[in-house]
Amino acid sequence: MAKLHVKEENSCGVCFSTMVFYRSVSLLSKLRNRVVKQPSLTNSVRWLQIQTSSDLDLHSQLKELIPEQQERLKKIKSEYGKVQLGNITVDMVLGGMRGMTGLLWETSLLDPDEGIRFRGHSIPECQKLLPAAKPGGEPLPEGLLWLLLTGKVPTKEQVDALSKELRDRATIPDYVYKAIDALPVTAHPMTQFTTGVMALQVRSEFQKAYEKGIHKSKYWEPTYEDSLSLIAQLPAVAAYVYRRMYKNGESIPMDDSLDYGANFAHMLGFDSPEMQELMRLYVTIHSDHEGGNVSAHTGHLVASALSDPYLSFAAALNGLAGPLHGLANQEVLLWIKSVVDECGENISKDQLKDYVWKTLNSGKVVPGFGHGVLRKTDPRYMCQREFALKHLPNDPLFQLVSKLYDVVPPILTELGKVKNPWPNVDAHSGVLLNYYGLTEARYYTVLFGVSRSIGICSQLIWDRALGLPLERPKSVTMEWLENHCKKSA
Ligand code: NMX
Ligand code: MLT
Repeated sequence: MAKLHVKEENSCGVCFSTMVFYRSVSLLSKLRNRVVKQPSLTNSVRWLQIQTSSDLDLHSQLKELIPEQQERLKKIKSEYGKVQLGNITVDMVLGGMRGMTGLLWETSLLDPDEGIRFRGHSIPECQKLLPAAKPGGEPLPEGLLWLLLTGKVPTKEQVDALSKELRDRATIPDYVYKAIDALPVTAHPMTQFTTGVMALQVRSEFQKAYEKGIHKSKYWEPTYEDSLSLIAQLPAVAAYVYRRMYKNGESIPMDDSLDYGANFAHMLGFDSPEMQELMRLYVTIHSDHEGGNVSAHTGHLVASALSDPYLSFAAALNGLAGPLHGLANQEVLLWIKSVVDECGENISKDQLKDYVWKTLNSGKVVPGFGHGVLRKTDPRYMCQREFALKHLPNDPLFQLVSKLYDVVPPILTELGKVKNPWPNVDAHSGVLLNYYGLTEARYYTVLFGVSRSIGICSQLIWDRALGLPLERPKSVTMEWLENHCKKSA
């Protein structure tokens, strides 16, 4: 089997302090070169150069931001620590903690009606504000990573610098591929992918730094190193799984000229400009969905034990692999294909209604519809619909998805118990990928997983920077609930 061509790191691993040292030396030498090449520069221009250079470095930006955010949190604790955020009811305890505010998550916030805002920006706003690969194009996911981490919209130069940093970090040790190869090729892609992430953990800088006794005020630095490396490495690991399963193991190396989304598409084997744009949009919109969703919450919980980003993210992926969460994108396309197999592509709305009822009557959910928080159509669905209307308006499966938009909500409303009958992100993603040739539905959750690393890892860096504590809510038994409720009646 052909392997990805990778640049191997020093076999004993590069320790965190050495990396920081090299980063500083390389930054200094870059600055020195620029100043030496232009000896006539005035002091103020030199200073401007120094500022510009650190402006392009995400790590330096964060270092500046962290102290002020630490102060902010301290103030909230001391001034508002005893303010109530609502009452916890028995329904909430028995109902999967729905509606219970219980987590701090800085990178994004979900409004039930408007949908997700990344650091205050809606998806349409991000599509306008974030740098794109071409004028008017879809946002570059690196730009979103910058926004989530700093709260600031990056310039194109900052995004380009981050693209390069991610490419430089995308080295995969050979044993990662060997760990994946130890699994049957028929193992679910999410199992293979998570195995790869666990193998990447061997080089965790956080784990090494902790073993050496790092001071807690510095935790965020090796967390940053691990998080950026993990985000950088995931597309290559994910693509390896795809090529292993579906393309006879013929892997495709990274292209140093491409951005994160385009490179991912390239390593999977798709080089059309439309697929590159789709991948940029896909990764951006799947990146983060506040903190309470299963994958984000799991990652945050596991990281609260000071498990490193690799361990925490692998745990998050295992939650994402469930059919009520990220696996729903696989389920949607398989379900749509079962509709076509049984009724053909030109199915009428009445036939479609019957098929939806048949699914519900057999005790299954209609995948891609409903949500734990959202109460309107997911804006992530809407922007994918807009992409389809622009690029593939006549695709029969897109037209079927559009018919489902008309048919399913009234049926789910008629059921009486479904709180949100509208489509979510997963109702649409599969038909777009399928149109461009990525037809293997079982693989789709891996794409979601790569994307979700951007949100989970960004928050994880802030978890460590803000010194958030071990997460440990109180649980009770049914007997405790009965006694408590009788006493308070
Ligand atoms: N089809 C059939 N029944 C549904 C659906 C649906 N699409 N959505 C909710 N219900 C049922 C739900 O199973 C529950 O039934 P019961 O009381 O018999 O257990 C009842 O309606 C009330 O559920 P809700 O309070 O509306 O939804 P909840 O917050 O519990 O669950 C989901 C949210 C997303 C798990 C649920 O809507 C669902 O199962 N949807 C289909 C799977 C899916 O698309 N998941 C992807 C979510 C997005 N993501 O990427 O993670
Ligand atoms: C997500 O993107 O995580 C899903 O929409 C699920 C959620 O937010 O609960």
